[in-house]
Amino acid sequence: MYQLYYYPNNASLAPHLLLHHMGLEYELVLVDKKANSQKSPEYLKLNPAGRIPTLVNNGMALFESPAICIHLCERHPEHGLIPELGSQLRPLFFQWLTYLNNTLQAELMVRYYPHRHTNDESTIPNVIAAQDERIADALAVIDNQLAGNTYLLGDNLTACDFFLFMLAEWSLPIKKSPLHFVHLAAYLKRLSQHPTIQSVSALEDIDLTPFQ
Ligand SMILES: N[C@@H](CCC(=O)N[C@@H](CS)C(=O)NCC(=O)O)C(=O)O
Repeated sequence: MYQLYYYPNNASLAPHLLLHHMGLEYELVLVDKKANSQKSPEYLKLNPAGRIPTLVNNGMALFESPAICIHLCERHPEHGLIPELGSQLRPLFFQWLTYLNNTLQAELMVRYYPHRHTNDESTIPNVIAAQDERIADALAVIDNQLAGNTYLLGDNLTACDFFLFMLAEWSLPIKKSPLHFVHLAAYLKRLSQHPTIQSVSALEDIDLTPFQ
């Protein structure tokens, strides 16, 4: 039995999609972000970074959303959400997951928490405007990859697609949203009809209508 410490539509969404998609037994434990519970002494024992998500299983606590995704894919390889060891697609899986987490997600964090990235409040609109451009640049790279590909890695759905869906949803409010990109918009429309995305979005109260 897995326990996923989560908050709706946060970085816990990708692991939640995987747990659901693989039909694993799991319990969702809400971390009350509004009450800053991710910084409580009890939660910090599980996740010293004080961030959401954390996955707990067999007494082991694991944090960092992509690490949790990789762990679930490797522990349950029968679902084919990560290319097999030796496959030429496997390094590309790590490339794209890292790009998503380390570039797109990192830029989104600055965009949504601009006050953490300036000591002059009057410059916050400038931080947001600059980030909108950097996010659009990252989305353009992804859009290019999706030209002629059904999924990020080609013909097969992988954990990268669930991770991308999470970040694309977060990117909807930016100036040049994912829906401005032809291939990305078509891909997101398809993904939004996937039963896993439909079920988990309903559970986390995520509105899928913008994608349809
Ligand atoms: N690199 C971490 C980032 C996690 C993260 O930033 N989570 C946000 C929610 S989406 C959070 O916990 N924010 C609360 C805080 O910064 O105090 C991951 O990918 O798991």
